[in-house]
Amino acid sequence: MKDRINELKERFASELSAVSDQKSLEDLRLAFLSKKGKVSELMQELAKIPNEQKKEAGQLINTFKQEISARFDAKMEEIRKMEEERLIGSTESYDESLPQKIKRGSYHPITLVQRELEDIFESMGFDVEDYSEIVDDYHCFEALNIPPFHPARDMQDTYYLTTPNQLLKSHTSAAQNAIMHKYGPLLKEKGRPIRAVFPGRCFRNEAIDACHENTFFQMEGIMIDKNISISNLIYFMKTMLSEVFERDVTVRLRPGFFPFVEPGFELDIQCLICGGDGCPSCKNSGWLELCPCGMIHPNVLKYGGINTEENPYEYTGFAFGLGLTRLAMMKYGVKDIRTFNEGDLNALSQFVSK
Ligand code: FA5
Repeated sequence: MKDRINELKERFASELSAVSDQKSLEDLRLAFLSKKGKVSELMQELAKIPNEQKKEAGQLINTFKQEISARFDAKMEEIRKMEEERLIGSTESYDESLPQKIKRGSYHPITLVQRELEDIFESMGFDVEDYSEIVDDYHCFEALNIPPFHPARDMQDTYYLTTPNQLLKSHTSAAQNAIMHKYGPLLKEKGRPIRAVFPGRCFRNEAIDACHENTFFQMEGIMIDKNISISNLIYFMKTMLSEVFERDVTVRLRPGFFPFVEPGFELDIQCLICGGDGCPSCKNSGWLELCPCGMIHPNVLKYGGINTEENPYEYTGFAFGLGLTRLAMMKYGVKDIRTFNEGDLNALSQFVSK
């Protein structure tokens, strides 16, 4: 057996030294280590030798098997490195003047607008927060002063999951309660006002048209401190819009009802597609509902742990829910909101940030 193994060792060594690619290395591996390979043959021969020689012969076969396995691994690594170097070496002959074959990707227009807004709000001291897309009924409605079976629920027909009490968030306001609990302690202990924006994807069971989608983006913002009033709200809205559009835009504020603000407003922007004359993008009204807002309802501040029952007006705050997708439509002159979700790269890759 010893002679047989030595003979195989020599044969293996000479064949291995001739190997220079992965394919021939694999062939050699099969010849020695597969079920029908040389090592298996040795094991079969082991059965035929006298019992008193079996132990030593078995050990020899095992050592041989381990040795060749280790040498295979080493050779495999050597070949891998050689091929890598060959590939890197070949880049020397790469012709930089050849036309570019790979088209570079671009950011989605909503991402561009979202990042721009985040920068604007960060420069005004706001924190940018993230929130999940699947939420529970409490955060989406009850914590916002919309109890079960309240008719205000009809304003947002959302998608309920089969998991009880879980739904796709129908508005970014669903994060208000969590943000208040997160930053409330800092407000109370350190007097640091709560200033946060939280963009996110929203879902509603909508009849889709040029300005309504079932999946769209909003950016919510809240500011809470002592003595916050509507004038703070108007200041931040105006600053944000003039930064985003870099030109004068006509806005109007009208009363709006949302159970989680009191008073509540609708901030509309004059349609920048038709200049106010009326078109499908603004449902022929000349105005586009862009950013509902208002002073946060005392109940919502209470559920968020900001005010107490005894002192319900210690802190006040405003909230807004900006329609990010509609803002992107106005900023880039996109006439139909469906363009954003259709995945048409020709349409989507032409937008650039300022
Ligand atoms: C809300 O979602 C409130 N949560 C906003 C709010 C926040 C009010 C804080 C007060 C205080 P509304 O359903 O109107 O409100 O939606 C807000 C904005 O999201 C709309 O003005 C619009 O710009 C955008 N939006 C709503 N539904 C759609 C839709 N189906 N497709 C595209 N954009 C939409």
